[in-house]
Parts: sequence; C-alpha cells; structure tokens
Amino acid sequence: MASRQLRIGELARRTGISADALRAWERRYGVLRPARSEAGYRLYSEEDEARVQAMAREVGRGVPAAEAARLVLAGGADSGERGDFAGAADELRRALDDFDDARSQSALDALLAAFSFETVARKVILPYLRALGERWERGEASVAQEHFASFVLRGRLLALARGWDRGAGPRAVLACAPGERHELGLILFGLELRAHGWRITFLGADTPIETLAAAVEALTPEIVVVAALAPDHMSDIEPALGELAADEKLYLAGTDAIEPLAGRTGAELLRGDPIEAAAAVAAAARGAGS
Ligand code: B12
Repeated sequence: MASRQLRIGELARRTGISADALRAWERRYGVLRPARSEAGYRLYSEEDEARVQAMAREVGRGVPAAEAARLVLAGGADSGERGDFAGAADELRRALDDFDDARSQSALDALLAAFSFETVARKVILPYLRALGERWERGEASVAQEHFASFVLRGRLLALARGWDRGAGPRAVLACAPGERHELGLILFGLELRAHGWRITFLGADTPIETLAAAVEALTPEIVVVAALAPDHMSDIEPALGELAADEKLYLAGTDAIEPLAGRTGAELLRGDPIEAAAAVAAAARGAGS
C-alpha cells in the first residue's frame, strides 16, 4: 500500500497535538519515525499518525508521557476512537467532582503538555463547563462542586496568563460588565488572543464602568472587550457603553441576546465561543492593518 505522507503542520492539525510536542515525542521517545523530503522536511506516515493518536489518548488519561510512549511502542496502548477527548475530560470531571485538587491539576497538566491550548479549551474545558451548568440545573452537581471547579480552572488558566501583557503586539483591555461574575470565557478569550501575539490587560469580574473608562484612557488599547452572560448586566450600562464605543473599538461578548444593544451603542458583537471569537478578532485586525 502506498502510504500517505503528511508534513508536520498537517499532522498537528489532524491530531490536535502541537508541532513542538510532536518534535519532542520524536526526539525524546522515538514514537515518530518520519522520512525526510528532498528539501529536508519531516514526512509522517499513517503509522506515525496512529501512534500519535494512541499516545494522545494515554496522555489524556493522565499517563505520564514517557510511560505512554513505552505503551505505544510496545503495542499495548488503547486503540479507541481517534481524537477522542472523552477519556481526558472524564478524568478531569471525576477529579473536580471529587474535590481533588492534585488530580485535577495533573489531568490539566497532562492535557496542556500534550495538546494545543486551543484543543484543550475547545474540546475539554468548554464542554466540561457547559455540562457542569446542566448538571447543576438538574440538581446533579452541587454549588460547592461548581465553585471548586471554577476555582481550579481559573487558577490554572491565570497561571498560563502570566506575562500576557508583555511584548509589542496590539493591546486588548478585557473586562466583565458590572455585576457579572462569569469570567472564565473572557480569560479563555484573552489566552487565545495572546497566542495571536496580542498584549492583554485583564480587569476581571464585575468591573465598574468608570474604572474601565479610566483604564482605557490610560492604556490606549487597540480594542476593548466587555463580557456578560446576563443581558441585564449590559443594559444597565448602555449609555456608558455608547460613550466608550464613540472613541474606542468596542466589542461586546457573552450572549447573542445583546445584539440589538450592540447595534444601538455602536459596538460590535463577538459571536461564537471565546476561542473562535479571538481568532476572528486577530484576523480582522490583521486585515485592517494590511
Ligand atoms: C462556572 C459558573 C459560575 C461561576 C463563575 C466563576 C468564574 N470565576 O467565572 C460562579 C459560581 C461564580 C457562577 C455564579 C452564578 N451563576 Co453560573 N455558571 C457557571 C458555569 C458552570 C460555567 C460558566 C462558564 O465559565 N462557561 C464558559 C463559557 C465560555 O461558556 P458558556 O457559559 O457556555 O458561554 C457561551 C457564550 O456565552 C460564549 N461566551 C461566554 N463568555 C464569553 C466571553 C467572550 C469574550 C466570548 C467571545 C464569548 C463568550 O461562549 C460560550 C459559547 O461557546 C455555567 C454553565 C454554562 N453553561 O456555562 C453557569 C451559568 C452561566 N450560571 C448561571 C447562573 C444562574 C449563575 C448565578 C446567577 C447563580 C446564583 N444564583 O448565584 C450566579 C451569577 C453570578 C453573576 N452575578 O454573574 C446560569 C445562567 C443562566 C442564564 N442564562 O441566565 C448558567 C448557564 C448555569 C445554568 N445552566 O443555569 N457561575
């Protein structure tokens, strides 16, 4: 059978494993055995791809990378569905439900070491939070579990955010509307925008609108993002948002229900999840700058 040959970017896209992690798995553990093109590029076979998928599943379950590599090379790794994050998400959910901080942290560490931030955010963290909300609504998860999970995830995401205001990229000021305490979506958005080279100033939950306006005046950012899951938190400050949008590039986010308000204030509504919205903002800014 003539085997298909994939370049590293394509393999990364298909498996959700970053190119850096793929090179490390090759160098450290010999899990990948790429051929080389005439120009010296790595070319991966279908067998390489299958080993990456198997390794990803083991690491996603919390197996340390060296041990996962040993299993894969010995042919003892699980051969479940491709690109299935259910195992990893399950381990995280169980650890968070059990109020087990250490296990939650290692499940997150293992995921973030092996997969790109975007993949972990979209395939594990966002679905987990949505499911947690549904379980809470049905009375299957307690308020204590919701608070504990938010605390662990927030801490881990803010650790990734360290230094996200450094550099020379365009600046974004991010704030939750007054009264709004749901800030994880805004943090995920900031992390993804940072991955596109932006500098982030994060004002967090329940930001008084006067404070936001003063910070924006001092920092002169390229964009300002105000988020709220509850539409009331936006309508309470509609006039102030209008004033802000007159001078700044203002985006509103969190719920499509605020679309009319965004139109009235002259702000733009960010659609989709925080990761796709950040990619869209970065692309729009690149387009405007070129
Ligand atoms: C964690 C959580 C909390 C934590 C927040 C901790 C923190 N530091 O952020 C705490 C415990 C504080 C909390 C409090 C409350 N919560 Co709460 N919470 C959640 C939970 C489980 C996850 C929220 C989250 O971060 N999701 C991650 C985001 C990204 O996903 P999402 O919520 O699906 O958001 C979508 C869009 O809105 C958009 N989006 C969201 N934010 C952003 C930001 C940007 C920049 C962009 C571009 C897009 C975007 O992306 C998602 C689509 O993929 C949700 C369940 C759920 N469905 O999400 C409930 C939920 C949001 N909470 C809810 C409620 C009712 C409350 C409380 C009123 C409960 C109470 N009685 O005290 C308070 C309100 C506090 C306040 N004043 O804001 C309801 C909201 C119902 C509604 N539509 O009005 C939900 C949906 C639970 C439910 N199923 O009923 N909560």
